Amino acid sequence: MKSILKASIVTGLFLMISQLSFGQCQAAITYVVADTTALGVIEVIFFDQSVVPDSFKNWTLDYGDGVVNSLQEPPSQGLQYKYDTAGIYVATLVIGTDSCSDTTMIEVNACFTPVWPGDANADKIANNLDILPIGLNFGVSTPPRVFPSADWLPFCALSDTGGLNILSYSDCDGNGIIDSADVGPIVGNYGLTHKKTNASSPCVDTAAPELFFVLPSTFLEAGDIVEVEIHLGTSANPAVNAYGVVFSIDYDKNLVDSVAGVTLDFSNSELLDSSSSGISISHNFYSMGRVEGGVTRTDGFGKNVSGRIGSMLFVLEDDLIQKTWDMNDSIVERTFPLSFSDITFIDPSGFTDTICAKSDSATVTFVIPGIDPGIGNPLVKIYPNPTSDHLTIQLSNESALEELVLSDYLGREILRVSDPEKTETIVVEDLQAGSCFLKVIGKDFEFSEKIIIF
Ligand SMILES: [Ca+2]
Ligand SMILES: [Ca+2]
Repeated sequence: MKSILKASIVTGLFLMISQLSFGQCQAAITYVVADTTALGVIEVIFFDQSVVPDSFKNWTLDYGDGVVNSLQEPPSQGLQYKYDTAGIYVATLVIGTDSCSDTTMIEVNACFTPVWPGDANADKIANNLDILPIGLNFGVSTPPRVFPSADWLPFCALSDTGGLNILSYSDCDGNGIIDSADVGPIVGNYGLTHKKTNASSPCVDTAAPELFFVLPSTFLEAGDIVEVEIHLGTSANPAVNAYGVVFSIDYDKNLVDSVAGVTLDFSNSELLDSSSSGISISHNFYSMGRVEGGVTRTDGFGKNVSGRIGSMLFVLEDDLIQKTWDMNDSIVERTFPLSFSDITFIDPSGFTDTICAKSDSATVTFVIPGIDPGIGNPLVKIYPNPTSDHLTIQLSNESALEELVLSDYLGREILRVSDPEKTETIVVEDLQAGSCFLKVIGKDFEFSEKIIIF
């Protein structure tokens, strides 16, 4: 039943509607290959699309392998058939009514291992691992699929007559060329069959190059916009002949702002050359406290790497203290742990290599608002928040404001005011709606506040 439901969706895409004059028959048929790889059978489901002026008298389908199925009328739920061997068959449909008859032929591409767009390594999951075969086969041509679709459904690849054709899987969008566009179906279908494994990848081979975090500081504060660099290799122990690396990072979601989320940014990656952009991917599973991603070269050449290959960008939560924490404390500290899991590191031949992954953590300080402003948090009022038109920043002690900087959640500066008045108003009505962050820099203090613009 599951197969038929999927098949119906596909058939809908290819349905052709014909205008026929009275008394004419038009035979038409489509098919899909069912996802029966695990069962080791090649099951094809045929759907009649014929148009007839009166009722069927005969409907005969020759499957092209010597077997013929004669029915009085087409089956409404599709006709399932199992081919004994993979191959390309020419099926023939003959229809007839009292007033007319017609014949049509269709090429049936029956294969064991259909392509699921976005699952470039054919493991039934679209995720970060799937950029690696695209990187390895980048720029290579492969026969385009009959139905170049990015829907999460099994499609038989033209060149696949039984064996695994890795090139057809890498051509996620089915247009016949393996390139950056094939990352799109991975992103679109990401995690549809995702299961959290949380398989940590401890460092078992201490001689292997390290994958590790570089934190901006071991002490962070609530509301901080944080960029944690992800490094591969060191000058003493570089990652030799590196081509692609994908991984997951597990984090404590309770300490991360849900609106800003978590993003892996691979721009200016040490794994890539400035002349070669490569391909990368990032997908956040906030509810599970997990972000998955990776980056790969696409030119066929490896690189010795010792430096930053990417960054993890997020904002530390700043308003959860009152939910569960001890209100008698004016300052609360929490440990923010980070760890890698599900790492795959490949060379230009696609062989996997060992990496020594290191966990890390920072201490995050939360200052309970309204109880003890502390040294770093003078009496600054910011209102109204949320706002749609303006924002007033009012300093009510003897200190002075030096600079106000408004940034988006990726830390990109939106607006800056130098030497503001003790009471300064910023016009925000032309800014994009959403959350952003106001950094207030004073003579002897500095802090950030989340601002919501609507
Ligand atoms: Ca996959
Ligand atoms: Ca393609």
